Amino acid sequence: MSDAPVHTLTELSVEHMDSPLGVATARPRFGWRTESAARDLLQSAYELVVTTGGRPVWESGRVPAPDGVGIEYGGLDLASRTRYDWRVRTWLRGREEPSAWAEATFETSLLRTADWQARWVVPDQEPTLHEQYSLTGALSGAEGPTTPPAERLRPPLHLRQRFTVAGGVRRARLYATARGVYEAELNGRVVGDEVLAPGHDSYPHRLSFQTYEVSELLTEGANVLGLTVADGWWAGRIGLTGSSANYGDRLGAIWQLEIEHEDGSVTTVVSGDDVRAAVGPRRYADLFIGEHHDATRELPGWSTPAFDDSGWRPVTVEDGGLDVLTPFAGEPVRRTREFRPERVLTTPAGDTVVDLGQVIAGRLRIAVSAPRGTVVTLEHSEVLTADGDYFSNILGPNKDQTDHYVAAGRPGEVFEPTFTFHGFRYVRVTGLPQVRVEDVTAVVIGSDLRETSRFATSDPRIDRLHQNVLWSQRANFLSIPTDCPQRERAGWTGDLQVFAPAAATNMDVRQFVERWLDNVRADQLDDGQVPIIVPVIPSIAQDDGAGIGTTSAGWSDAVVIVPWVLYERYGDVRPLRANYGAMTRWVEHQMREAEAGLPPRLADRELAPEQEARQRLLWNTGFHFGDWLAPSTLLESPMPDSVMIAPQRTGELVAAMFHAHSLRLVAEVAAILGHTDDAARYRDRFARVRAAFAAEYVAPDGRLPVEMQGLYVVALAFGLVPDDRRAAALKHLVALVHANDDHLDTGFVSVPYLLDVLWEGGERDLARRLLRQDTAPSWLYAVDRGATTIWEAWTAIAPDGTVSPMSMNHYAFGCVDDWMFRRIAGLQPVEPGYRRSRIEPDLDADVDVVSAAHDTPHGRLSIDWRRSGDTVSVEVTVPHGTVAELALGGAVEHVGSGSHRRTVVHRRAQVESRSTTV
Ligand code: RAM
Repeated sequence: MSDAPVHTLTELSVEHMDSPLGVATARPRFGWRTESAARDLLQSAYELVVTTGGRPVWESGRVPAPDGVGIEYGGLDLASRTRYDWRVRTWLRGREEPSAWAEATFETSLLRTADWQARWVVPDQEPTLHEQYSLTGALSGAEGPTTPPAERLRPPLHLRQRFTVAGGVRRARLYATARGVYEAELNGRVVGDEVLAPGHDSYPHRLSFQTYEVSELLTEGANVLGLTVADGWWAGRIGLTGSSANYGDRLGAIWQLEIEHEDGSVTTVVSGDDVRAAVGPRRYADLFIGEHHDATRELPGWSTPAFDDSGWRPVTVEDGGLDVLTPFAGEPVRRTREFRPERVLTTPAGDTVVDLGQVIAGRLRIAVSAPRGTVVTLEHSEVLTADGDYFSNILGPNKDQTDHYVAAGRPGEVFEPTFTFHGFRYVRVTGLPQVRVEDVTAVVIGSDLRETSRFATSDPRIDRLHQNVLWSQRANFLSIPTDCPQRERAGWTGDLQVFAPAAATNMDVRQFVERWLDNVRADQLDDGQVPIIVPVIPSIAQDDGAGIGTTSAGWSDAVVIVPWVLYERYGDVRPLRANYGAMTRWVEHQMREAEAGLPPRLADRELAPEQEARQRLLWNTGFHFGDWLAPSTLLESPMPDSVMIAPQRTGELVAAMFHAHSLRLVAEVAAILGHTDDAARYRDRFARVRAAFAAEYVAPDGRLPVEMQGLYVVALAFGLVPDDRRAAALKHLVALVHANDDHLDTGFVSVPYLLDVLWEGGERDLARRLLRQDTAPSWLYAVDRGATTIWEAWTAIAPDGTVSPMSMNHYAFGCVDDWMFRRIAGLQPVEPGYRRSRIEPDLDADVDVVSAAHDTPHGRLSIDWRRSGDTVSVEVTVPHGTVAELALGGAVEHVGSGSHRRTVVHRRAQVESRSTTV
């Protein structure tokens, strides 16, 4: 049979990137998608060839495989700094002819420590002042700096190295990193478009370096490489306490420039004792405090050969420090978008305030036309007071978020800070007689991830909610996944645990999250403990009496749940394999802790042996954040004391439940990876923990010992309520919601499951009503108050307009976005990576039009549905290589790839009470 190929291959990727430079592994994964005008196409096999310089290094032969997701390189380890070509073709089920070959390239970075000939250079410098504040002291305002930043902070440094290049450059790569954050220049031009390199890592264990293509920046003859290095995460003030010098107190840098000539010879320029250093125009630059840039002190041409550096100081060259160097994997932090502010306003207090109209992470670029020496000050915040005045919503030491610029008095002068960023919507500008909208650009920065979702409905408020989630993700996926982009910027493990499914819907987060998981493993303690913040912030990890431990249920469990989400959403087992050891060490730690102690309320009681045995299965001791920020607990006493009520009241149960959940997931992972003994052992342990939980915590009438919505939600979601008590437990949950006037009362760990638990329990109207509720606490409450991102707490702005000093940009509660995709639009993964999906839109939803899409690893899965009267027209697109169950109006049909249109007659179920707008 000879049938012409009907398909082509597109979107070829290596480690999820398009023709990447600086591939960070010797065993990369390949990917591709099938493109065709035909339908119902399923891949049956592929053949992949990798070559370098025309020589094959791996020929896979024809390999049966259902898709092109996470196809692992199978040859000998790849070499460093090498360009590879690769090609792939595939066969489809039921067809003889393969596709044409599709081709792409990639290049490896320096993969081995031995590749480094360079040495660390450390300029003469004042070490960063050690500022150490305790959590309690920082939060109560009792501790903090007493002098202005200019008196405490030291300046960033310019480093420069002169070198000579013979002609005929074929290609040149710069590998560079710093202790601090840096920007590289070659001959007066900035290298690349990354910002805040090298990014945040668990620096004691791994420090990323960047790979840059610099062929075009070199000239024949004299050249100069320059690096400006600032405190960054390394030495600057970070985290909740704003303590400094977390990883070190001296700036340093290392680089290796490899130049390959046309004749095949190689020149390598390495950082060494010929480097010179000087202070530049910045008096200081701190990620949290801000940047002070004095343009009158700029050194024009400092990174060009003509510049006279005779006054510059030598550097000290250090041995060692190479083993932590790790090629940066994934999408760098960039300026991802720019826009004009909405308006410039004068507040009642008379301040000039730029209003972006959108809360972002980033900074301002502003045209400064002012006489030399004029000091322009930019202060950043996320909200105004109820009266419309400037209000600094971020508490704690060193959270200034303030930039200063001293004008040089040049025409066309423009300021944008380089080594800082802020979380803000409003900027109070002082020092300029007037500020016009056209003088100002909002510069959004973040990890430059591909966005993979579209979600629009006939309800602008629901759409805004989705947009708010996206903006919170853009702001908090910045080098690492953070809780918020202003107060802490910390890799709180629980926040990502909660948000990961929504994150994976909205962006291709594979590289970004896998790199963070590399840090999680690096920071895991020998006894299996997984820290609550990764990368660990050493000044916060010290126990300072705040009563918070190293780990917490729901936070540390991220080591299990987050890789699981990656597997579920992208269908690649590698994150499971890479993290399996860490997962098992974590659950083993939980098991030891469970066996070691009893909760304080039982500690001095005489327990029956069976109860004692059950208790020793339950992980229910130690500190846990519990259902963090559950709204009713915040009303019981003033902040910040009230935040500790949820941990006290819910910590015990939340810990027991997350341990059970982690055991169940690890058992599943073990089975997928073929570790059958482990799978059986963890499955058995899960069954026993589940039984113990039921006996200890679930009363015969389905009640839990603590009557809070979130606890019922988690117990039901994790399958911990025995079948014969499920209906009763659900009833209690529903009663709690009704008793709360049909409002949620869920905190961090339960909110991801709330609507699903109600939905699956048959309480669909209640789930819909909670989503559409618009009095506090609810999602639309914030939308109605003009939120443009997701708030940290449901009532960060109270119904009476009082603005709390809280973060307006925490994505955790935005996890509902995933529910909206799965339930309103109805796009659900069934098999890992959406190889099989279910498309089941909620035709009873209180919207008439929904248009949603998600770019799965196989291609776009989409739905457009529109109601007119009782008729609903539906159009879906299913990516090639996948199948879908299309569930409409009670009927389920199986469809293959391609587009499908259906029309169903469906009278909308009566929604009992519609939300009311106040
Ligand atoms: C807050 C963080 C974060 C949360 C922890 C427990 O300070 O902002 O969101 O995970 O506390």
